Amino acid sequence: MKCRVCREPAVIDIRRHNANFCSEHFLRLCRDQVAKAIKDFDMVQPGDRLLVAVSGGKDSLAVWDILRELGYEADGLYIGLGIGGYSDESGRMTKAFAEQRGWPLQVIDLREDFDYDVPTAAKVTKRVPCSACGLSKRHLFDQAAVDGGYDAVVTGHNLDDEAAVLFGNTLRWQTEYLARQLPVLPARNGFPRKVKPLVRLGEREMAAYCVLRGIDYIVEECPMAAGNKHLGYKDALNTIEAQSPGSKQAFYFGFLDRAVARFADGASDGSDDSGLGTCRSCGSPSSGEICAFCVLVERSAGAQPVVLTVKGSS
Ligand code: Q46
Ligand code: ZN
Ligand code: ZN
Repeated sequence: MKCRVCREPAVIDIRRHNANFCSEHFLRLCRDQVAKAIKDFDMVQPGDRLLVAVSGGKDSLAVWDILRELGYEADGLYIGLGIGGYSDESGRMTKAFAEQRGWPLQVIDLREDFDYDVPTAAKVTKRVPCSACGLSKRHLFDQAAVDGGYDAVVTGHNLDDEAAVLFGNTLRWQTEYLARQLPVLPARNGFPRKVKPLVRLGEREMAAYCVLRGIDYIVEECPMAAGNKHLGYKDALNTIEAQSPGSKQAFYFGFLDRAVARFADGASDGSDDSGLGTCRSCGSPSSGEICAFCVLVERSAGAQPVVLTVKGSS
């Protein structure tokens, strides 16, 4: 197995590109793919300040590393979700990563700063954990970006993630979600721009990137994700990909090229928030007097904490 570029021994094969790469040329490929995604989708302008949502997993640490390698001004924000041992470990890894490099990392801890955690909020508000978690993360990342004067929030969603979300949305023809499934969402009505520069790279490539760059990341998955639909969609797509390499890329980028505009033009895309006011409690854009995040905090703060009994809770 030889590198496509230099013919030296290869360390990874990428079946959808029908090519093998040595370490140096694989790392370059990852940077090139991020640069291409940024350019193709006009994600970032020169001089933009970026806030990277870091979780301690391979994707978010890798995207932070790649953006810095490409010369962007990118700082990190980590949110301690209070999901037992999983959160302890991911927080430790994220802080170590930032410290070793001397990169600015802002840390918010739900328990310390807002007196709740994801498992407790889920129980109290009768939401599934990922819903309470997603609402908290979206709000806090948006607010930190606006308060810190950042131009965009960066997340580490990769091709496998986006193809799986698209698969789920397509299965149920959730047109309002399909309309918004672009790797860049412009700033609007007080919300910052959101960008996903890893959409041209897969999960396996991100793991390889971290190993080759010596990035220590949390391998364990969030224990709350076990059994969720998203993982099932990923498995299904992996089965298809194994038989027909390139299917995920064709599915996702074919959608962006040929279909997404139809959903945006036609049906309401669910993003009409032009009539938004501001939350009386936190000042964020909100359709109600109090935003959904503040309602969640109000109901969860101070409630008897839920003790996790699942793996990762120790
Ligand atoms: S961290 Fe939060 Fe994820 Fe865990 S509770 Fe669900 S949303 S699975 S990316
Ligand atoms: Zn090479
Ligand atoms: Zn609020």
